[in-house]
Amino acid sequence: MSAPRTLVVSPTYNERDNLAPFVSAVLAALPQADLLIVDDASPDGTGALADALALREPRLRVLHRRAKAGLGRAYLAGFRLALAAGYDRVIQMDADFSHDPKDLPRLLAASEGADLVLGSRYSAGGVRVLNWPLRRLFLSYGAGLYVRLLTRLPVMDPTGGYKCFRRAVLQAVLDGPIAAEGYAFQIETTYHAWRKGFRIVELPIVFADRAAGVSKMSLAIAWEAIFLVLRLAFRHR
Ligand SMILES: Nc1nc2c(ncn2[C@@H]2O[C@H](COP(=O)(O)OP(=O)(O)O)[C@@H](O)[C@H]2O)c(=O)[nH]1
Ligand SMILES: [Mg+2]
Repeated sequence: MSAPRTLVVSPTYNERDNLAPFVSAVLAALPQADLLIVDDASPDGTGALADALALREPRLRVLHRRAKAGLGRAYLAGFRLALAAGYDRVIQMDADFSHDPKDLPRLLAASEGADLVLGSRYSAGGVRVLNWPLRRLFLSYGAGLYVRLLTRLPVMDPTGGYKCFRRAVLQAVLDGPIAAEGYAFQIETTYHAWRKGFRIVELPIVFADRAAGVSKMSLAIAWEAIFLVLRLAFRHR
């Protein structure tokens, strides 16, 4: 059997200083895969830089969106492109080196035995987050606890953003409505995959704070996640 056609999808908003090393690292880590950058018209010129890199790198594709519309919407556009282009595996990851490109082969290999592989920062064995302020770590861990308690989703790190979808599960998830515009998207996609009976495994990863630039996390994004989880929890009572 031939190797699965794989697309790595990474949304960017003002990731200029991370972009070139990120693209090189991803393409080197998975020599058989392509990379799609989904840029929301970053004011710092990330999109133009991506176009310049793509001129020299045929495995790099760039999707430009008109304005910043949230990580969830950017992923949705990227995932639709991935399915339309016929990829068998779709990996999602942040473009700021919080997700180590060196973990890509492990993530992809694990998708041989699962429909959805989640890179997981938390497990019974401990917490694997480097250089995050303590309040950010509490927020993330607490969010995971909140999701597990309310929805019963049996996942230790439901808010993580380093995942590998097999084509069939991605198709099934995108068939339903996706409400989240922001980071709640991570919870929503995994939740729907689980409800539809797909097999999910968590793979331990080390998450590091971003290499350069600033976080786009905001209060509005956190509120959206809080309400989304409530909606998911009560819809199925
Ligand atoms: N295209 C797009 N990318 C985004 C948006 N918000 C965040 N990102 C990207 O999503 C990834 C995760 O965002 P980040 O700010 O690092 O979140 P944090 O790691 O939770 O602090 C990064 O690659 C960001 O550039 C958005 O509205 N549109
Ligand atoms: Mg980040």
